Amino acid sequence: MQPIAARTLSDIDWENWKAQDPATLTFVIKEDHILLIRKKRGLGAGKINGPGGRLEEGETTLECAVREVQEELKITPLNMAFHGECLFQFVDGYSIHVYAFAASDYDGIAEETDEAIPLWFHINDIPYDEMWEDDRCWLPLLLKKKNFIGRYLFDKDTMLDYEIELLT
Ligand code: 6U4
Repeated sequence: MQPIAARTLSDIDWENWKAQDPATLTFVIKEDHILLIRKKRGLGAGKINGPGGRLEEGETTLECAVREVQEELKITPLNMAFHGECLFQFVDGYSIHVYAFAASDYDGIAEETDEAIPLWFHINDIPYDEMWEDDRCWLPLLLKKKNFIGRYLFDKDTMLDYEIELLT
């Protein structure tokens, strides 16, 4: 992985950009509450986020999204809807392309696993201060059932630049 000299989004050739890893995030939103996790390991360990992770060989983004929620919280998300894409470039050279889903219901009882602690929040009380910096830019769009594509440049945990396009 080669560090890149970018300091703004315009320093990146987005036409030919391809992330190192495709990944997913899923937000179960039910009765004005959202199910988040305290992530115990992996990229963003310690932060609050939606459950999710990297695609495995041969699976679709939807299959990955469901599997990651099952693995991390021991529940199955239901009524999955795709809402958008987040293209993350880190200046250390790492890049990840995240497909974001919302689910309006789930089967089972969420429990703590090796990977995550389940946490429910009212949708008006989302703990953005404990989340990745970009989440406050696009999670409100997902909550409004909008579709979007966003590009983000990070130096470790610090967001250097971003832009979001709303899709119709
Ligand atoms: P391993 O350890 O490979 O099994 P895996 O669960 O596949 O881990 P993980 O969880 O380490 O992957 O990292 C990918 C997750 O991190 C994805 O769900 C997306 C999330 N993620 C990465 N950068 C993010 C960012 N800037 N904002 C955000 N989520 C981010 O909201």
